[in-house]
Amino acid sequence: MNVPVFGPDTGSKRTRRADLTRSDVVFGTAGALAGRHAASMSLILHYAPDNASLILRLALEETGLPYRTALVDRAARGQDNAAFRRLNPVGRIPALETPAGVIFETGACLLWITETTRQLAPLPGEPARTAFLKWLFFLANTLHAELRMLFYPARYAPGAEAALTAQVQRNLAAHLDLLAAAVTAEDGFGGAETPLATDLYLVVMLRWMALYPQSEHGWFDLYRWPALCTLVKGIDSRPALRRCAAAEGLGETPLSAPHYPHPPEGSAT
Ligand SMILES: N[C@@H](CCC(=O)N[C@@H](CS)C(=O)NCC(=O)O)C(=O)O
Repeated sequence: MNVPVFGPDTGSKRTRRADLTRSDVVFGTAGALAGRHAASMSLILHYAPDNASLILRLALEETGLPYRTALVDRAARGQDNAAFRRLNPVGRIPALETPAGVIFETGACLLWITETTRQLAPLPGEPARTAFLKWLFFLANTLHAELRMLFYPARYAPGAEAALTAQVQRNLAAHLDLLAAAVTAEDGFGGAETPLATDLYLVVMLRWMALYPQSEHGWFDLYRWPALCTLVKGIDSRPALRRCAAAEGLGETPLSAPHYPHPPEGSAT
């Protein structure tokens, strides 16, 4: 089982068998679909530790869909490699290879996983579907997009990074007020016992807010939002999250008391 590792652009995919023993594993049996279609399902998650691919890894682990991983070597800007850009022309992590083709954009990949497994989301036609969709798109289009401005301010406001950062921090705090209310009301969120894809997306972004960028995370105090605290503590103890933490070196409490990762391969930035 050879899986490409995208590193410096050599013009061709290279393979490193040594990586396979660590991360390229077929996981899980929990999914409703696992028994029927798992053998024919060939998914490859192109990932870097503690990147947006972690959200998909968590969803895949929760559903039991079998998958392999392929490291994108961020230290060598593997996301800019021509071979990776053939999968995701935007040059951002993640990309998910599926039997139906390659998907990029975390929200799109999550929707595909929920549709394929009929897990982690209310089904089309169910009353709770609308709330799920609106918050899923809010997470992808607003929270995640604005969080990127904190991570890469020079790309969004060159010369005005400090002002952008201050404004985005205020925006994010206001978004978290809304999200805490939605989590409390289980409006589009399922909670730690029966999480939806929205819960998984949100908790990983909360982890990042506590850690990144390393120079600018002091604004964030999870304890300001007790409902979000409860959610991350609950998801921290889920077996799927424990498996993700082991695979990406995220430590014992990746969500409720996060530390910088010590991944067995690759790097977060
Ligand atoms: N909108 C994209 C954002 C993904 C994203 O921001 N990925 C980051 C890693 S967490 C990335 O690739 N950063 C490298 C870069 O932007 O150059 C998605 O939802 O998948």
